[in-house]
Amino acid sequence: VWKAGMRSLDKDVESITKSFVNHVQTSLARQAHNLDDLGAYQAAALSVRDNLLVNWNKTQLQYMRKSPKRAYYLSLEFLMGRTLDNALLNLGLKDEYKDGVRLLGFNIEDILEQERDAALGNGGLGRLAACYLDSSASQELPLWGYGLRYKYGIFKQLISPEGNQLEAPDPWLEHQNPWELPRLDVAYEVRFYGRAERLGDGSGRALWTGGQEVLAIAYDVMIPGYNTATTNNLRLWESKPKRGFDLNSFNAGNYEGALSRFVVLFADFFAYRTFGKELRLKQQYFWTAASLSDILRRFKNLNKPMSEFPEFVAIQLNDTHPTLAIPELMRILIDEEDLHWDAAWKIVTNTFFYTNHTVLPEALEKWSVPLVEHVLPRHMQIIYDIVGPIYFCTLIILHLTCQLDRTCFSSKASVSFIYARLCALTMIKTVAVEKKFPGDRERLARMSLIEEGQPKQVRMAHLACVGSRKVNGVAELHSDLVRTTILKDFVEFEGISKFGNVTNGITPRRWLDQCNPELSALITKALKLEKSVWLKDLTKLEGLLPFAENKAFRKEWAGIKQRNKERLAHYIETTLGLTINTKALFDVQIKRLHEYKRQTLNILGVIHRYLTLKNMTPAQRKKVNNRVVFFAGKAAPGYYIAKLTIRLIVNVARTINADPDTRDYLTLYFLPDYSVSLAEVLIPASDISQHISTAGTEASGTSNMKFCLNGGLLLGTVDGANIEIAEEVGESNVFFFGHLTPAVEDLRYQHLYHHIPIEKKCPALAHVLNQVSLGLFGDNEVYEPLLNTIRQGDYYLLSDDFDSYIAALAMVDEAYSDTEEWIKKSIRTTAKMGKFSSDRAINEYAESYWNIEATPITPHS
Ligand code: 26Q
Repeated sequence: VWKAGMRSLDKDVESITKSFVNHVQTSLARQAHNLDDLGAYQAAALSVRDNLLVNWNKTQLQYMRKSPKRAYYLSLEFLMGRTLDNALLNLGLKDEYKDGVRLLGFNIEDILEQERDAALGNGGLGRLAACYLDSSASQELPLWGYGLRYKYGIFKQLISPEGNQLEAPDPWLEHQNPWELPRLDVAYEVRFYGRAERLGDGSGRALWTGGQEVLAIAYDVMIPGYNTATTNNLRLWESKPKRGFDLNSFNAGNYEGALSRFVVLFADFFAYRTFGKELRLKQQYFWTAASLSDILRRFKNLNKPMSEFPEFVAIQLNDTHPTLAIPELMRILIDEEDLHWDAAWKIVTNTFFYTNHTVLPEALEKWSVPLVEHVLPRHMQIIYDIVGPIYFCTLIILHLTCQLDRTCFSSKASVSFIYARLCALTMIKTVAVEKKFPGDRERLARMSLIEEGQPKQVRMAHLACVGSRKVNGVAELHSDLVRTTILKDFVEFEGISKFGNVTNGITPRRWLDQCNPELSALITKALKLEKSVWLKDLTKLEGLLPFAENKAFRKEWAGIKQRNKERLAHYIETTLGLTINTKALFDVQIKRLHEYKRQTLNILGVIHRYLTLKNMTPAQRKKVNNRVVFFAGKAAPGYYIAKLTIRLIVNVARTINADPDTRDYLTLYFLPDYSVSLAEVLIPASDISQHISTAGTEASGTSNMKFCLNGGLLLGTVDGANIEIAEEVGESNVFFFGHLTPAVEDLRYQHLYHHIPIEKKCPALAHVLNQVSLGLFGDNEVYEPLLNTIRQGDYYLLSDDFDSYIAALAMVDEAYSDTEEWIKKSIRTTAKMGKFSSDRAINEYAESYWNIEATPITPHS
């Protein structure tokens, strides 16, 4: 009876329309005559969700039966974007749904447009997590994601008439969300504050009591693989007060008291600023503790000894944000499971893997010791127990006992516990720091998990590093920098083999097939392969290389780029009411606003081009390539200089777009509220995209890969994944400029100690800065703080790279003038992008890091 009642996949138009109508009637309680596009979207989504559930159930059952080793991807951000189109393509049902909804009087594209982006993150790191989920399911790997079910996504960006960024909340769950399954029965208690008291028996165990408890409730999001039944899971936690809402406090006006039982969940810096650091720390602990409880419960169902935990579980830390999972697992194993410290540490250090996403010192996460002590007293003890022996070694061996900082060791019990561990055999390795580098006190201070200062701070990257089995960066250059700068001492101490590289990747399903269907179809036709073959083995794109020599093919290729430009122009016309010149070169820079990404270099380059055009005669201008420059990106709400850059871009756009002398040759747009969905329209339309960070600052970049995959050429610095893209496509197909990483430190030194006035060093740039200062774009004096970052200090080296940047732009112009050669470059670029599939990246993690294997869904599961 069960079997007969099981739902199966809808495969044909008839069952699809049936399921759609059924949802309109029963789930939405609506009827054909009052169904708008939004209602049709909801019905379609619910019907697709039913199909996903069939596969999701099969997958989870298979994982339960076969008990393979599983990997868990802990990320504070998942920038999923829209789901419906992606789900239809991955299920292979897009055409059927298109026909089905047409029969019912709807257009699939209009329906898809109804969906709001799930924007649970800031930028690259969050989108990477989403690509990895898609790849894990597509590669049939047993992987779950764990994150937070934020009530508010990243803020909506508005631009005021003056050109200022304004932030509005994004209550993305306003309408019901068909893509999540509330699991009200999956709930865990999470404690904050209270007291932690060591048992004083030398075991290192402690009792953590009191404080406040909240509940974590699970919401599951299904992650369908492409062309496979495997459907993985993304589990998001929502917080709930444990004993109901405190109405008394609330009515008495004590809102904070009433709310303190929630961990209110926001995805962005905005909330972080408003509600303070404590909220962010609580969010991080809430999520890691709930995830670990869940992972442990699943492991316990296997009835294996705890020591085998790392044989069944690998946990990937997406940056340091989930690092509290390390002391949390120690706490559970020692205090709750009664394990000896060394046994627990062995389990922990074989379970976790840490990916670093930045080497910029100011971006490395640190938490104030008093704050951690207050919110998570037991975890602070454990962190000290991890560092303790290193301190002890220093003190004993250097005979500096007098400098023993009592505040490090909260009690006598703690001191004797650490001493006992020091004497244990397993500590020989720690003592080895001192043996290996005798008397090197500075090294010990550098390596400590605690940074001295007011207040002391926990260095999360150090904690993540010592607590993990392996550490990796996200592109070759970046991983080298991790090994030679921020974690250098750890490499020398633990050996280089712990420190690897996994170059980032992107899913070709969303970032080619979905966002550029015409190009995808042309590629399928040219390669004479099933789409599902090359989309799962992207190196097959190399088969396009000979087509670069085929004139008819080039025409088709260029025609698609042109139509993608028109699609973008249409989108801008309908949303912003602006008319775009689609006959021009489309030049795009879209990413978070940050000084190191140097949007300022780009806008100053635009001004330079404008001033040059102004100085030309009309006849001279006619010879210049037409160019349309697009910017998009959000600035952190408190990042003054980044916001000023947006204001400059908007006001330069206003001036030059209105100038009759130049507007046929150069126009500029700042597109507000950058999102995954906007990227899907912009990327396929680009001829050239800019990735121009100061060398050594952009860990990888991932949009560079997306543009190139869509046949856009790259203008960039020798940084991050740009380098590996150039290695693949050949330097003749990219436009590189600027100083290299090894020069950066020297140049900065010169700025500080051998300052050369900008007029002398880079007259072209000085002229541009002066024009802005003189008010050419209005706003007298408003931009001075931004311009002064370049005139004084110039930490990101704009004055060093400006001339070669302008030269590179001129090379772009020259290359673009030779249309046929340009199209060849475009085809060759796409052809050589196979390496950058996130399938390749996820398989590297699976094989070289997590040791997990593909677990296909067998027919009888
Ligand atoms: C840290 C502490 C306190 C508050 C917030 C944060 C925080 C939040 C988000 C720190 C970093 C992030 C996001 C970082 C990020 O997106 N990094 C990008 O990761 C991409 C994927 O690896 C790379 O391609 C980019 O180069 C890198 O900048």
